[in-house]
Amino acid sequence: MATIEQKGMYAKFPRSGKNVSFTHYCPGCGHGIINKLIAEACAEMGLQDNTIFVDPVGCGVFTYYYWDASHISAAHGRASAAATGACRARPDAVTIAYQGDGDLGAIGFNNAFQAASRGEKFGCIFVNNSLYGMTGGQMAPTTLAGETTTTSPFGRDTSLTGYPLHVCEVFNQLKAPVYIARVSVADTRRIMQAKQAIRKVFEIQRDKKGYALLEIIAPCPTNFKMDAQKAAEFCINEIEKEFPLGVFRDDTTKAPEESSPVEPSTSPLLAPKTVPLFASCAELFAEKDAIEPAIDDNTFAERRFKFAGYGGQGILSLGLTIAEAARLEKRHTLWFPSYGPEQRGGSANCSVVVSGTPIGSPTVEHPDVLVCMNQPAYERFVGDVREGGIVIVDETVPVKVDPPAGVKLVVWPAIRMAEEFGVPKAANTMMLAALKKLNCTGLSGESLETALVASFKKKPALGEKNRELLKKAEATA
Ligand SMILES: Cc1ncc(C[n+]2csc(CCOP(=O)(O)OP(=O)(O)O)c2C)c(N)n1
Ligand code: SF4
Repeated sequence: MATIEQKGMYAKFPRSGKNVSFTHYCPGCGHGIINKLIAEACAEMGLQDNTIFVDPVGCGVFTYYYWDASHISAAHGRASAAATGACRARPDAVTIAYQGDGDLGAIGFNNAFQAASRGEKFGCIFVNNSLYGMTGGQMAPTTLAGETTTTSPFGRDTSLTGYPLHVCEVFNQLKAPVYIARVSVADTRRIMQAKQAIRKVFEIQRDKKGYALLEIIAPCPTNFKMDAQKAAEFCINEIEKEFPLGVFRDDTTKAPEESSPVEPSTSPLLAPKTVPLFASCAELFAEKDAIEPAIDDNTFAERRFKFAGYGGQGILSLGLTIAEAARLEKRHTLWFPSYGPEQRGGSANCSVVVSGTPIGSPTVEHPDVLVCMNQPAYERFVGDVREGGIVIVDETVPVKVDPPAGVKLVVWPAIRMAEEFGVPKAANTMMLAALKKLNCTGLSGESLETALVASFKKKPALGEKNRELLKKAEATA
């Protein structure tokens, strides 16, 4: 049998343990056509090795089995948020979010709209089939007035559920997007136009021009309860009447300042910024705090830390101190806090990553170093510590669970020492002493001390006091 060339797609799709060469889409489904157009555009433009697709939850969920490129699978409605992260972390790559009309128009509307408003540099391909396909054909924000769905069995009643949401028209109120268009895949001519528009979205991302939204009207024969031909006709005769096709905006030929018409202001609050409008995070922070960028150093192995205890025990500032010490040594570092709703006394933890090379994710699932100030924290995280890692636990914590094999356990009298030294609040500094003495941060003692003092920037006397306590704890324990 002759094989059909599948540009940009894997040759086989290993779904459900089977190695098949057909997709999971129903016959006549618009997603199938769109998936092929996207794969072709990506391959023809030579972008496969530099493209990050952000996949939705919806019928488009399995695109990671089909498109031969990098993928992030986002939670339902969060593809634009995940794409924001991807395009900021990898400004050199082409980022494309793929979303359905339930995904983008309902649960995910705000994060998609805000990403567009910020002019994030990704392309959003938005498949509008007028309902929730994957979950059985429920009403979506895009459902037509009078359209029958499983949750509008007598037709959408606009007096109860409002009117169809016009995503392109709403996004067209924003300043930042550079391209907004609506196409359809309901017949061959439309498919050819859709392909051109998809290429345009890729071009915009390749050339770093800004945010692009492409809505694609697509048939869902299964939930329209029609054959493929009738479903395509329904798109042309009904959906496109409500959602006219066309280019709403194309600022791609204009210079960036023309497409973002911000009038200069004399107000000090609105003083012209020296950073470009869409500067990367790193540039913005560097500008704000004059922070020197980290230096890449492949010889410094990444270390992942978790600090956990109750709110008020200084857990978050202990993590910040490590991150600050890393910054002083020009290491890449991320600090990621997590705490319960209580202001004080609830559980609190933070993750810190210190690395010689850029860090992909701030979350720490398997720490090399775990510091626990209470029993719940110990019991929750001890099993996650990586082999060869270390757990430092306050001596007040009953150690009822052993750490995993190959993990060193150090019981440290942080709370007792802080009390004995007359500064009970300094238990976190006592823990810093343990980290310093055990030499498990990969950072110099000098940086740790400087970072500790810096953490009391607003109360310099306390900074020096804590430096003294740090030294005393090292000498005592
Ligand atoms: C947080 C969350 N809420 C709800 C769901 C259930 N859910 C899965 S897909 C979906 C809607 C899919 O519709 P759409 O985004 O229009 O994509 P389609 O399947 O039509 O392509 C919903 C509500 C979920 N998976 N996660
Ligand atoms: S249910 Fe609809 S959207 Fe989902 S695969 Fe089938 S035809 Fe496509």
